[in-house]
Formats: sequence, structure tokens, C-alpha cells
Amino acid sequence: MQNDTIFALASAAGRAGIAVLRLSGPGAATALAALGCVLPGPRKAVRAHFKHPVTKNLLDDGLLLWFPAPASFTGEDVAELHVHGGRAVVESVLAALSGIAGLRPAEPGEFTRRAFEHGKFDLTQAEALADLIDAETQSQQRQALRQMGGALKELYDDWRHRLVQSLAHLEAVIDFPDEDLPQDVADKIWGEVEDLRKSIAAHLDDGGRGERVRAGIVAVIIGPPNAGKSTLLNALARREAAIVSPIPGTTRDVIEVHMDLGGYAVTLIDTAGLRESGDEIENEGIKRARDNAACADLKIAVFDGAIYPVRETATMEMIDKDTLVVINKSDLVQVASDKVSGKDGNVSFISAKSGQGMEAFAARLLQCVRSKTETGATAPLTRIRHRRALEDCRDALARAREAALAELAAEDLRFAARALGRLTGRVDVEELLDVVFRDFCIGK
Ligand SMILES: Nc1nc2c(ncn2[C@@H]2O[C@H](COP(=O)(O)OP(=O)(O)O)[C@@H](O)[C@H]2O)c(=O)[nH]1
Ligand SMILES: [Mg+2]
Repeated sequence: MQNDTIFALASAAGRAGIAVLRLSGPGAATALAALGCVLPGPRKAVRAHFKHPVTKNLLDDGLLLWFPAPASFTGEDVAELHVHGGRAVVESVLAALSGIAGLRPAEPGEFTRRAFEHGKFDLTQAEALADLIDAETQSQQRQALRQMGGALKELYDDWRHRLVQSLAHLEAVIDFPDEDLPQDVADKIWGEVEDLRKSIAAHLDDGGRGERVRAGIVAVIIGPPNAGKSTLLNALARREAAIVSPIPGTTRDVIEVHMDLGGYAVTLIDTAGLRESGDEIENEGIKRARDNAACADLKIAVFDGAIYPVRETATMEMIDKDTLVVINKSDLVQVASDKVSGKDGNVSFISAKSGQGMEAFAARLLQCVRSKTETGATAPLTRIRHRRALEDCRDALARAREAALAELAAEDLRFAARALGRLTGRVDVEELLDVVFRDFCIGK
């Protein structure tokens, strides 16, 4: 309920130097009084002795901040209690808050939801806030900050504004055919709709870069058994994540390692070696290897350098433009440099065991990851939710142009505008009326 005052631990659970508890709602000031605190001036940190409302026992000696509505995160009265981050302190303050009438623990995301409902930001910004909290790499952090700053909101609001304008003009043509309308209004409408459709199509056609930065790139290591795939995974992850052994068929399940590769989130997947096997479990592993490779963003195909230039067909068949080819165990063979620079120019010779060539290979991998995530667009779309809504919008714009009747075209444009409205979380009709009357002064 909107009138409740909510509270929650805003910092992470567990022992820490400081813990932050947050309150939001009309009862925040009363709650502070119940804790024996004097209301501080707005946005100033003051020292406070938090006391139990009933027993008056001291719970902690900490800091208190007061953000009166509407200039607060949620737009409501907000208080922040900075207490010592011990379990007993935090639990006793939370228990004290629960005992105060009109207060209740916040639901997940409820502070942000209230901020959205009070117009502090749109849905894409709320999503970016969640992404920023989840960000584990610099690229995720950068992307979340840009989106939180309104990069997507501005783009989508601008598109929606232009679309609503075109729709208003079309409605005017339909509803008021006798009014004094400029001759070229219809041409203008359809020119603008086509421009919009093109912009949205280009925005969609980004190869999923923003989504990849957010969710992380998936790279799958494939190759014949015993080529050194698990050794390579461990070397890249800098830990013994996968079992390495000279026995072919050791890796049978899919092993995933999440890593930060030069600021990008990468999920590296080690798989069972590709071969014909009579072992049921190994065959299931090989099937999983193929399934994972099929949906990976990129593949690393590893071959055994000891038998170079022999390369197994089962692995060769899976090499495509998104595959980095690696010849491992270069410590065992002297590979003639002309061979390397010749037809094998795109192959990395490494020894995952000794580290030879690993630096150059890691750099090549990073470059590949970068090329799959970097985008010229300042604001790439970052979620499947954005993609779906924009696809709906794009398709409706295309339909509108084909519509036999202006009334049907208007319906398609309305649908397209709603799709954009869903993206940012604002769908209102008042806006449409405003534009009609401002631009045409119809009805006077
Ligand atoms: N000499 C040498 N041996 C390696 C190298 N990489 C892996 N090996 C060995 O090759 C065998 C198979 O390695 P493993 O990583 O389990 O291969 P996988 O089956 O492809 O996962 C193990 O005995 C490793 O120690 C390397 O660069 N040089
Ligand atoms: Mg293995």
C-alpha cells in the first residue's frame, strides 16, 4: 500500500563496518521520534543515539540522515540510519522499527518502485539501477551508468514524442477533413513514420551487444579429447576449475567459469572432447558440448600440437567465423614459423601448460570479446524486454504504412506508441490530445 512506511536494510547482509537502514513514507519522521531521535536538517548527517521505542535501551550510536519529500530517492520522506554493521545491532534496530505502528518491511525493489511511481525516473532507468547493483565488470558498470543517466529514456521518449505527433496529425486529418490543414500533412506523416521505423530497425540491429555486455559473453572451448581444453580453461581462469588428466574423456560435464576479461564479463565453458565414444555418460557430455557451442557467442577450438597439423574433423566442422583456433602444447613441437604465418595465420600457437603464447592469445580473445560488445551507439538496448517492445513498435509502423484506410493506420500508430510507452513505463492519452490542440487549434 502506498501509504505504508517501509523500511529495509539497504546495505548487504552480514558483518560489516557500517550498515545502512532506510525508511520511506509518511511515517518516517514519527518513526525517528519513536527511536528517540531529533529530526535533523534536510540532507545533513548528524550523530544519533538510536533507542528502543519501549524499553529506551540504547541500540546504537550512529548517524542519521533526513531527506524530506519530494527531494528524496523515492519522492517520499526518507531517512537513512547508519549503524554499526554487527548482526545484533542491525537485528535490534530492524526489530524496533517493526514494532512501530504504520511501519512494515519493504518488499524487494519497493523503494525503486516508489521512486518510479513518483516520477523520479522511467522504467529503463529503474532497470539500469538494478544492472548497476549487479555489475561485476567495468563494461557493465559503464553501460548501467549511461542508461541510468537517461540515455535510453531520452532516445525512446524522443521516438515516442515524434510518433505521438504523427498520430495526432493523422487523427486530425481523419476527424477534421474540412479544417484548414496544410496540404502536405499526409506526406509529412508518412515520411516521419518511415524515418522512425528505420531508426528503430537500426537500433534493434546491433547484434545484441548491449544485452551481451549486461549478461556476459559466452565462450565455449571445444576440441578433441586430450587437446588441453581443461588446461586452457584453468589457465584463463587462473584457477583449477576443471580436472586435467592425460586420460582422454576426463571432462564429461559442462564446466562454467565466470570471469572478468579486461573489464568484460565472460562465461567460459569447458566441454567434453568431441569423439565417437561407447560410453553413455561421455556421449551425453559430447551432446552438451555441441548444444553449448551452438548457442555460444564465440568458440575456442583447441587442437593437440603434438600431432599438428592433423586436426580432427568433428571439431573442424564446428569452426565458423566466431571461432578462435588454438594449437596447444607448442612446447612439445617446433612449429616452423612459415607454417604459422602462411595458411595458419589465424591460428594461435600456445602452451596452456607452460604459458607460452598465452598472453598473445588472451589479447586476441579480449579483442574478439570487445568486437562483440562494443557499439557505436551511445545507448544500446540491454534487455530482451526492450527488444520485444521495439520489435512490436517497428512492425506496427510497417503495418501502418501498408494500411488501406487512414483509420486502420491510426490504430497501428496507436499500437506502436503504446509499445514505446511500455518501454519507458508511461502510457497516457492526455498527451495525444495536447498535441492535437496545440498544433492545430481545432475547435478553438
Ligand atoms: N606438454 C603439454 N601438455 C599439455 C599442455 N596442455 C595440456 N597438456 C596435457 O595434456 C593432457 C590433457 O589435458 P586436458 O586439459 O585434460 O585436455 P582436455 O581433454 O582437452 O580437457 C594433460 O596431461 C595435460 O597436462 C601443454 O600446453 N603442453
Ligand atoms: Mg577436459
